[in-house]
Amino acid sequence: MPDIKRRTLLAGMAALPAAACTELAETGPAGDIFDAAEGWHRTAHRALASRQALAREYAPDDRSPDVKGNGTVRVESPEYRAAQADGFANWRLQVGGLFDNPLSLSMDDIRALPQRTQITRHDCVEGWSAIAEWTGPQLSALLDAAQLREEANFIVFRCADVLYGRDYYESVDLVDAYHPQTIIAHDLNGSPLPEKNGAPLRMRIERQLGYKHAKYLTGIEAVASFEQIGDGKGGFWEDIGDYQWYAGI
Ligand SMILES: Nc1nc2c(c(=O)[nH]1)N[C@H]1C(S)=C(S)[C@@H](COP(=O)(O)O)O[C@H]1N2
Ligand SMILES: [Mo]
Repeated sequence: MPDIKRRTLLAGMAALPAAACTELAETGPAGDIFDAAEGWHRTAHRALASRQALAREYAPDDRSPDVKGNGTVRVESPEYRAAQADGFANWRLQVGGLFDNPLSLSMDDIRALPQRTQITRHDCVEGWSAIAEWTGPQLSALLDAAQLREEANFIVFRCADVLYGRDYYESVDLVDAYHPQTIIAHDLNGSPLPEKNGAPLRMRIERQLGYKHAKYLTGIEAVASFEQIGDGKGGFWEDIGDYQWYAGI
């Protein structure tokens, strides 16, 4: 994460900026306030550290026989059907919004980036789990290559499918966006993603529940706020009113 963004995040989480604390401590009998502010900073650091912790990774033998498809399992749009028939040779991932260097990436571009493979457990809010191996570039590599701007606070994931008449989409903050296990997966258990699991690209956001892991990914958009997107709650299920925006596990 860019240093300045990390500082902003910490300052936002703590009650008083560090400079203010120092000033108080120097100018009077403000020891108590200084101690309290120090405590705030420690709490903020601890909260951030726990969000940055890795999700458990498993051994190949722990993998489930299958990862069931949930939500959309077949994308009906003619554009998707044609792309699928074509082996996704012309699929593009648009990286736009608050970037200095917006990108449009082919599947080959995505496979040419440094790759991460991880065996993790998917937990769906509906009460089922599956352990599987996922491979793809870290989202952080794309955010750096596209030069995320300072004003960006959230990353929105755009998808090719329509569920209950609405475009599926999701969003995360920059802590999850830069998490080392947040990857744009193209392979599941060593083979290209099946359609039911989000072909050709789907997010893995390992510290959050299944509905945050956007499938059929067409775009990655950096925004300051998601108020103007969809119904403004940051995701498909959030807009419908079923689930919370933050689904940390
Ligand atoms: N585009 C899109 N992404 C989606 C969904 C969906 O319907 N459409 N369903 C979500 C839910 S609720 C879960 S549990 C997982 C399911 O992933 P899977 O189909 O690979 O099991 O994808 C999530 N991402
Ligand atoms: Mo889910």
